[in-house]
Amino acid sequence: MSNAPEIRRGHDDPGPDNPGRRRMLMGSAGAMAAVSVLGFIPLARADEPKSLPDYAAWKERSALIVHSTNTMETVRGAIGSGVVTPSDRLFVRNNLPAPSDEVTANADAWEVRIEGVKNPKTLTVGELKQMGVATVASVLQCSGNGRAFFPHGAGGTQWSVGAAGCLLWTGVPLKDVVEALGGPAEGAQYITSTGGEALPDGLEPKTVVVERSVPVKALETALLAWEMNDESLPVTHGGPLRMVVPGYYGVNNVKYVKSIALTETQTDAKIQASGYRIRDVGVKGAPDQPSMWEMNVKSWVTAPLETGRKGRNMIYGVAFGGTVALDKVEVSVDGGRNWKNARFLGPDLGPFAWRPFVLAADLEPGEHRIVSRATDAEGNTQPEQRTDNERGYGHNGWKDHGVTVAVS
Ligand SMILES: Nc1nc2c(c(=O)[nH]1)N[C@H]1C(S)=C(S)[C@@H](COP(=O)(O)O)O[C@H]1N2
Ligand SMILES: [Mo]
Repeated sequence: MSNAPEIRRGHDDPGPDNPGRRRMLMGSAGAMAAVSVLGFIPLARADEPKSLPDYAAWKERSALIVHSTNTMETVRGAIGSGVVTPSDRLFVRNNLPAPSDEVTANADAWEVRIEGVKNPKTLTVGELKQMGVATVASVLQCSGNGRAFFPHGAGGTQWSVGAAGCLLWTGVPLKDVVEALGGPAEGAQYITSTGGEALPDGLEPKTVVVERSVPVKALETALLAWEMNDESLPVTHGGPLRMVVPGYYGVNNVKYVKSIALTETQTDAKIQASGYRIRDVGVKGAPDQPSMWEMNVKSWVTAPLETGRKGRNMIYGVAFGGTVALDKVEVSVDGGRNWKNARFLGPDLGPFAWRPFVLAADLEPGEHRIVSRATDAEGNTQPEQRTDNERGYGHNGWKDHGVTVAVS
């Protein structure tokens, strides 16, 4: 791999801050059967190509790196230069096994409980569809996208750049639902969403439930989505109903959402209280550390990745500003000594979307380190270096995200 400093091969991500034991509990039925029949845990060779798990079998295999049953990453070259990521190339990340796709067979019957409003109510997706509709383009990106570039060996899935995509989400604005139910209850500070997976037996529910709180200001943009890219939301990506918080890291976009509450405090679920918190290497997660909410400004090159040709080359990539619109993207073909402004490609789908970019560059024979650096409309620019942190979150340093291209 010439295009990255060093990509460590992935062990499965056992989830936020947790022991490997959960991995066994979550193991696929097949693996568990092998354990009981053979009496030992079969060890997969690290370089063995894994097939797509059943719930993601509809995906484009060649566009994905299968890290584990619960984690699949888009191949860098398959990210391309489109304004929207095709659904069959989008990364997948589950902390728990996904529900059966029976839940999407009768999607309109799915129920979501709304609390922390004047008139709490349980609503079906069918009812939500009568309450309002909007479409937003938003980047979905895992907090650990770029983790493979951290030299301290941050635990978790070794994502490079492909735990991200830009999608069209269609659903009802959460604000419309809250208003229809009389508005927020007094003192609401957070929106707390709970995922609808069955929880494994024998574990304290708070240690495993996917339940996330975001600041209540997200009510202005949050959507309860039943479609992605103009199709019914597949269970793989959270169907029948998903919380979409535009510009916020993936984990806040709770899949198969079964309850939403406007709350005075953040949930004490582990995934919120100590998981997804930024802290120094070696430090344990705690509620007073920054939570993975708004995404930072980021970009990366998607082509060329290994070889270029002598003379004119079109350099492509994608860039986004999280909750802030983009201002510009610069590209350097000499490792960051000289920069040129790239051109945005295609329509601007709004502040939460990514923007593909292109720069035409003439390359001489030899090795070229190609890097990109985005700046948002508030003047935030990608830093050169990553900020090391225990879990390898939020990496937007431009240096590590570059590619080395050989021209002959
Ligand atoms: N219910 C539920 N929602 C969830 C998760 C999960 O495991 N369960 N994983 C979160 C994380 S960490 C990420 S990065 C995104 C991944 O979304 P995707 O699988 O649609 O790509 O979903 C988030 N929402
Ligand atoms: Mo994530």
